[in-house]
Amino acid sequence: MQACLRHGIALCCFGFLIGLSAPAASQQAHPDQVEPTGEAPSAEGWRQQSMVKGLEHPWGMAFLPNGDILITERAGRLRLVKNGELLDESIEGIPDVFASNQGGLLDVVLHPRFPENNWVYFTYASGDRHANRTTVGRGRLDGTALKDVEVLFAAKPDKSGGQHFGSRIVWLEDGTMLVSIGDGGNPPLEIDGTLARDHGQRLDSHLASIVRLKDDGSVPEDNPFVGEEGVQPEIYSYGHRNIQGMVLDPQTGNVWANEHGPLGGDELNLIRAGENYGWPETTYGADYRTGERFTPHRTRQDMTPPKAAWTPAVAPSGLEFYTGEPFPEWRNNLFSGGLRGQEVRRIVLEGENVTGQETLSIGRRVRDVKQGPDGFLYILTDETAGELIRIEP
Ligand SMILES: [Ca+2]
Repeated sequence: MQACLRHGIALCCFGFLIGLSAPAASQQAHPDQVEPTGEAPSAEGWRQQSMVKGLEHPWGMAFLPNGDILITERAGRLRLVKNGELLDESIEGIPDVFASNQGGLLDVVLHPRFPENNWVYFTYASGDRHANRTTVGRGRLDGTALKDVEVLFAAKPDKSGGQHFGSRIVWLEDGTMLVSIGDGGNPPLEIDGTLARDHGQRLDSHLASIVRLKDDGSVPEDNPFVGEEGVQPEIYSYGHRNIQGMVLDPQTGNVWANEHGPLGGDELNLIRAGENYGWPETTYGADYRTGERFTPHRTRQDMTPPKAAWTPAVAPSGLEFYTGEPFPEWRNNLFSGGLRGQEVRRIVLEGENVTGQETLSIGRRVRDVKQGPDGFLYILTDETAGELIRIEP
């Protein structure tokens, strides 16, 4: 009030009006806003066992029906672990990849009917440093080669540099697949004169989204934005900065995804068709370069909030939903790898909410987490001499 008297009635009234005008509903915090968590207590009752050494920056893995394992290396090689031994020769037939920084050969998954058709799906960065994009391909596995290799999808528009390709593939129960696409890169990276990150709220761009495709790469007619003008019809959800882990809960059909925040503010999200997950209008993190917040909103009422936020960042990687026998107490929990955190985060769920977290400290950058056919958890370490490690009781 004293300030009002000093600055005169006009300014005071102005301030009064500002104070009274309620923020638009869309600008209010979401009622389900969570508080960020940092470190979590240690998980007990497990040990790590090295299974395969000599993998150069492995990124993704897929278990074949016979127990052999396909593992991608970011430089562009698809490796085969046969009867527990890593073969020297890599699988033939992978297209040329743009292997630079975060780009290269990324995820690998089998078609849900792999025993009938032998299709192996993979994601990679294609192009060069001036123009590149997240790409989905497939080929039929025949011995140690991929045959009938074809490109099914390439994210639009092209971007430059080697950041933020997203790139996990998840099959839904209806036989379609979700693929995560990153926002293209940190500021000052621009695409057509605007910051790449601003593609988070643009539906004419695949960047910063999850796309849903049929197994031949075509667009399912029941995708949420099909038929809308100026929209990429593959988009399933949007406002994602860079999803590096995504998994289906086979019991509920829920899809969970983790996401890199900018500086702090990594997220765990429950993915639903058509929803807007906020980036870059909402974030728990700060600008990667300046360390300052560039939006006042952690959440907004009109955007879907995360189920967990991690500050300091763990830099999440692969995500798995555990259903195995060896760890009965871990069943129906999520396991999220951490690059910066050098850990696997156990995430306890109750319904659609996170009710607890524990840390399996690995001491090395963790790139992927998968449950093997034997019910153990397997992880890949992101190193020049990376390893496949089994988590055992
Ligand atoms: Ca978000």
